[in-house]
Amino acid sequence: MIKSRICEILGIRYPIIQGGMAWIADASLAAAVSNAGGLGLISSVNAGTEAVRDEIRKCRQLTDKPFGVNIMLQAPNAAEIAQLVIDEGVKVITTGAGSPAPYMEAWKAAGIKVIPVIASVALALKVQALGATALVAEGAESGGHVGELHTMALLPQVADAVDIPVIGAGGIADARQAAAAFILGADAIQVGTRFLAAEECTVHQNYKDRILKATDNSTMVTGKTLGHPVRSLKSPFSTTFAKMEADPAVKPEEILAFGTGALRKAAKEGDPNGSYMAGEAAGMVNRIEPARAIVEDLILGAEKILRKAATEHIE
Ligand code: TUI
Repeated sequence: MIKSRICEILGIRYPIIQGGMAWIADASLAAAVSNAGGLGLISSVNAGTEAVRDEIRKCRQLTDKPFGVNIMLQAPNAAEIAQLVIDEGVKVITTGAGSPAPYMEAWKAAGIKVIPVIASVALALKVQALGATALVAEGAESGGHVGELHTMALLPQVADAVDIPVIGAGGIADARQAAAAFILGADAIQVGTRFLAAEECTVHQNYKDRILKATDNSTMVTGKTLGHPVRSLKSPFSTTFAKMEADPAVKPEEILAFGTGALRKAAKEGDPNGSYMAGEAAGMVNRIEPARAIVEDLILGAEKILRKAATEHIE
């Protein structure tokens, strides 16, 4: 078994957490991942704060294992969600797309384990100083909001810089990439895109179909000019967005308005003009299967690879 302090800290069997995918990660997926021995996460980006409360309560019905909530810090209801997790007795949270500093004290006082998602060494050091339990170092291969550095360079630099456990993320969709993350210094992995193809993932079937059809160069990053780079599948939406960004006659407000609600449209309605956020490894996701099969393939597969590596590459 892969040894990891994260398993003891979080009370989970396997060192894998599920990405808190906005509009996608609900009680169904989170409970399935937790029941499989990983840490499932519910996204705070849903149809409002009360909908998130419902998902937390539903998840408790579906699993007796630990699960968490991902808080998207740039969302307009971030402060409400920050209080909701305290009120609902959530034990672990991950945060994304910003600094968790304003809420850290309250979460720590409530005994919540806080695991910020970061994309640079500077922010890793900052969240460690703020008292983070662990962190997710997310490389720019990942889907959705991305930083500058990619996993291969980010992960070892973050692992060297901090003492708290590091969860590697960005571009991990198979057992080889999982094994590589452990070699690069990760104590655990976070996986998003591959869980889009979980049977228990309730995202619209069109979204799943697009992931299954994706190839190596199916994703692109838009939003850099707006200071909010996002990786998604190439689509009429993302190419139009990129054209608007390149056109000096189009104002940033118009581009922002064009993007508003696009992820929800893709995830909930399968709208061809929606934003299909996905990581670079989408091209490796080729079948729908239970979350348990994904968890076991990644972790037990990584274990096999790590054992074999010691004999295969060295005479
Ligand atoms: O947050 C993510 N990925 C996301 S959030 C999201 S929701 C969305 N919806 C509609 C349009 C756009 C996005 C989809 N995907 N990943 C975690 C992550 N956080 N990656 C990078 C960061 C990050 C970046 C800057 C964390 C902190 C940070 O701090 C800047 C600061 O405030 O110092």
